[in-house]
Parts: sequence; structure tokens; C-alpha cells
Amino acid sequence: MLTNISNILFPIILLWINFAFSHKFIDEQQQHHNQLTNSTLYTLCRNSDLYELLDTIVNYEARFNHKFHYDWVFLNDLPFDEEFKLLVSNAVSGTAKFGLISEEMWSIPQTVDFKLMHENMEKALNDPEGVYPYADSKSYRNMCRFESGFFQWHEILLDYDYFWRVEPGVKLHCDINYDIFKYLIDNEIDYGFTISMLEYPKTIPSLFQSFIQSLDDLKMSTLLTSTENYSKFIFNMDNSDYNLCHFWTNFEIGNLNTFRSDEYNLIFKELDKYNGFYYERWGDAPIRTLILSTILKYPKIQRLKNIGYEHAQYLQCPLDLETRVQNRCSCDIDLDITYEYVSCSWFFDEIVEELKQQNKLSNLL
Ligand SMILES: Nc1nc2c(ncn2[C@@H]2O[C@H](COP(=O)(O)OP(=O)(O)O)[C@@H](O)[C@H]2O)c(=O)[nH]1
Ligand SMILES: *[C@@H]1O[C@H](CO)[C@@H](O)[C@H](O)[C@H]1NC(C)=O
Ligand SMILES: CC(=O)N[C@H]1CO[C@H](CO)[C@@H](O)[C@@H]1O
Ligand SMILES: [Mg+2]
Repeated sequence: MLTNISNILFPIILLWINFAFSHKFIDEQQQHHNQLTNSTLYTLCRNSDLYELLDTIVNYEARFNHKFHYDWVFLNDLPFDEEFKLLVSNAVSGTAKFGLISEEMWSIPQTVDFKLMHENMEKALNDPEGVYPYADSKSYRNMCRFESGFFQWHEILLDYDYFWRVEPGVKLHCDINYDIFKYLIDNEIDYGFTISMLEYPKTIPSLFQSFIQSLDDLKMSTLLTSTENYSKFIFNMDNSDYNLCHFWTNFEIGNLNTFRSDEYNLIFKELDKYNGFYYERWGDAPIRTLILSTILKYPKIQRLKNIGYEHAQYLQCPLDLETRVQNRCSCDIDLDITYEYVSCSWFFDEIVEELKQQNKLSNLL
């Protein structure tokens, strides 16, 4: 009799426990989900990037996303193949989304004179002083233009407020134990970077003049001499020229609405008219840096010093020992680029210190 009853009761109890706990589990998951910000990781890549990309995804998941399960958007100018989608979706703990880039966003504009473009590519290839990377690549040029002025309008990214750009092959060297998107929102940061450096001057001979002219044509020139914005980070007052500093955009985290703002897009569209992405080889990094440094007010741009990050050949490694212990960093501070000659990060810190003092002063007055 006793065995009979337990035979009936036991499965019922099991069922009940299962039900009660699954409920709790779902609740917790939902609660966790509700706390997520409206953000996504974002990677532009090709099918051929698959294995480098998987390494990077596994690393970003282990260092950050396994705790949060943020979505990850992958964009390509050609369709992703099925094996790519299967392996990538499986590696991402959030939802992986795959998008195609339209020809309108990824092609050489009609206004580009092909003969002139090819002549300039030839010149760059035959430069006796050496050839800069991607000197004759059209796809690289399309990529730089897309990342400068179109990615933020791609239909999949329109669904988000914040993005974190990741490239195949990059590596995080420290844990990020907190929700970095929430950190941006709570601190009203619109753009976060890690590494910054000097651009190859030969890729942008006419960029700065075009930028000045664009601001002038848009009646926005005051932005350049503003003492509230980050214009000092890019503008060399001594010779009234661009100092070549730029945020390295293979790591960037920021507010998509800034990139969708009127100010950003007016300036981008004006600059784009010069076709310097094609006649020269304007990178998305200097373009972004020029625009963001002039339209954003202190303290909306931040260098994220506590993030260990590497994109060959450069590394940012947190110098502070306690940070490296707490976040299980795997990088060597002797290889940190911050204070090297090619880096602009120490300079950025100086500018920020000035802006901070100035702000304190104006708050007192
Ligand atoms: N879909 C696609 N992605 C590209 C193409 N060229 C570059 N990318 C991506 O754009 C980013 C920058 O390219 P990368 O080769 O790393 O340039 P580098 O870091 O400046 O040397 C990476 O995420 C690449 O995967 C292309 O032709 N098609
Ligand atoms: C997320 O951001 C996008 C773009 O700003 C917006 O259209 C969308 O409604 C937001 N979604 C949520 C859930 O807030
Ligand atoms: C976007 C923004 O805040 N731009 C400011 C940059 O500085 C100028 C001059 O101080 C301001 O007028 C802009 O509003
Ligand atoms: Mg790269």
C-alpha cells in the first residue's frame, strides 16, 4: 500500500518541484533580460573571417557576454553562408543576427571619376617612400565609407541604441564583470575607445581641408575652436592643421543615436561629397574622430583605461596592478601602447584633464 502511494506521489512531487523551479528559473531569466540595455555587439566581416571571428567570439563571451547574453549583429556585403551562421550562432550566448548590406550603402558613388581614382591608386602603389596598407583596395574603401556613414542606418542596427564594434581576430585581455553598456548610459558617455594613434598622412592629404570647408559651408565652424568640445584632441593650433590623432575604431562602443544625429550626418554627407574615400584612402577612424571630437561635449568621450584590448599590432593593458588582478588580465604592461610615440591616448588624457579643470572653474563661477 505504502509503495503504491509513493509510486503515485513521487512523480507528482517531481512534477511539482519541476514546475515550481522552472517557474522561478524563467522569472530570473526574464528579470535578468529586462535589465539588459538596448544594445548589441556588432561585427562587419566576410565568410572567410570565420575562424578568426570564432576565436574572438569565444573570447568576448568568456570575458564579458556569458553574463549578459547581449545580441550580436553580423553584417556583410555578400550573403553569409549556412555553415558560418550555424557556427557563429552557436558561439554567441545572445541572439546572433545576420544582415546583408545593400549596394546603396556599399558601392563606389556615381560621382567618383574612376580614371582619377585609378591614377591615384597607381601613384600610391609606386610611392618611392613606401606604400600604405590597402593602397589599391576598392573593398577596403567601401568598408571605410560604410563604417563612417552608413552602418548606423542598417535596418538591423536601427533596432538598437548602443553598439560595441568587434573585429575578427581581436582579443580582450581582462574580464569585464559589469554591464559596460549600462556604464555608458549611467555616465552619459556617447563614445568609448581604448587605443588611439596617429594616421598615415598619405591616406588623407586633403581630409582636414575638406573638413574645415565642410564646417564652413554648414556654418558650423565655431565647433572647431570650441573650448567645450574635444577639438583640441585633433586640432593643432600652432599650424592650424590636423595632428593625425584618431580613435582606433576596431574597438569602439557608443551611442548609435549620436551617429544618427543631424550634426553627425550633415558633416558626414558634406565630407562624402569630396570622394576622398576613393581618390585618397580616408579611413573611418579619422572621419569619426574629426566629427565626434567636434560635436561631442566633455565628458561624452571616454578612454576606457581598464579594458585590456589587443588588435594586432597594438595592445592596451591596464597599468594598475589591482585592476589586472581583479579582472584576471593576461596582458603584459611592457607592451602597452598608451605612452608610445604613435599613441594619442596620453594626449587625450591631458586634454581631458584640462577640460575637467575648466569645467570645475566654470561651475564655480
Ligand atoms: N563584409 C566585408 N567586411 C570587410 C571587408 N573588408 C574589411 N571588412 C571588415 O572590416 C573590418 C576592418 O577590416 P580589416 O581588414 O580588419 O582592416 P584593418 O583593421 O584596418 O587592417 C573587419 O571587421 C573586417 O572583417 C569586405 O570587403 N567585406
Ligand atoms: C531600442 O532602440 C531603438 C533605436 O533607438 C528604438 O527604435 C527601439 O524602440 C528601442 N527598443 C527598446 C525596447 O527600447
Ligand atoms: C554638440 C555640441 O555640444 N556642440 C558644441 C560644441 O561647442 C560649441 C561652441 O562652444 C557649441 O556651440 C556646440 O553646441
Ligand atoms: Mg582589423
